[in-house]
Amino acid sequence: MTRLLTVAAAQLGPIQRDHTRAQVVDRLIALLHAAHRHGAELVVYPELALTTFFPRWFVDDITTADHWYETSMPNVATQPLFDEAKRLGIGFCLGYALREAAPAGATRRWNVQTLVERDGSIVATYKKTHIPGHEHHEPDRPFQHAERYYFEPSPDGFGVWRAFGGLIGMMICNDRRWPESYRVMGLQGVEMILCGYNTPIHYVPDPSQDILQGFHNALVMQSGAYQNGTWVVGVAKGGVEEGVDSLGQTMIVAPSGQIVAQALGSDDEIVVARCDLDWCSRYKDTLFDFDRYRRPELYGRICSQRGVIVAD
Ligand code: CDV
Repeated sequence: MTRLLTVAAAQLGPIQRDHTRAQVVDRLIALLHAAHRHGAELVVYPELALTTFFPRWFVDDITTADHWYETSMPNVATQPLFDEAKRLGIGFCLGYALREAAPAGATRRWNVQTLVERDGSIVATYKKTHIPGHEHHEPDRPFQHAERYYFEPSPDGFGVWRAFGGLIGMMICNDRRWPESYRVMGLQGVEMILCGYNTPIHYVPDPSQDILQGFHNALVMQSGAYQNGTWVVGVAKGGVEEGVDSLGQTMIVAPSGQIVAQALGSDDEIVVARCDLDWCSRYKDTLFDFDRYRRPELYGRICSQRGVIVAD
């Protein structure tokens, strides 16, 4: 029997600084209803889907940014989304900032995605592994990308969970640019990877990349899908948010590497595809039969070495 999973990638347009959680959750629920009309069983929202992309501003006292983080999930603001999704029998994946109390009065801050099953149960919360940007204030930039100030990198790595009748993995934004992200999940048999993102079109360290943002976005997700025989659902928060234009181009990519559905604009929009999870085995059992063809005994550097070492 074929395992079909109808997925909606729920792209968001901008969330401005003064938009409330209640306003945003109303938008998430409107997208949920649109997805339901298309028969979706799983709705995937972007990275930091409850707030504006606040790492674009630096604050000297990080506790003054505490209001951007959730301290529990679900919570009062998001409970209506959880309730409505459960009522409709739809699961979802939601990106947000999480703040946790740690021993000795410490605080831990994470960029996360929570995956929720169709019955409302939480499958897992994934913490972002690759944290891009900078740790300190860089006043010469037109806008900050201080994710490395606001978030710790995950200590957990990439998991894969049995959910939605298949093997589901998660990654967040910058993770999608790294082949290791896909491969670690590929080695656990992943059949669908869910990835929210916020990608400013202007890349401050090298503006020559600006015009290539859409190309690079597709390039990494299409190659990651193909090389691991998995579906990839990439979901943007796009449009002009607090003056910063961000990439849309939400897409659903098949295990063949082909884009099967893509957003047309950069505002709130759903992109739906009926995904055959069994299609993955066409690639996993042939060209990318890892057990038969991989040479891990020759790949040691990937795990033992971080930066480049050039021979003398
Ligand atoms: N939110 C992100 O992780 N954004 C990065 C930008 C900074 C390059 C990305 O990889 O899209």
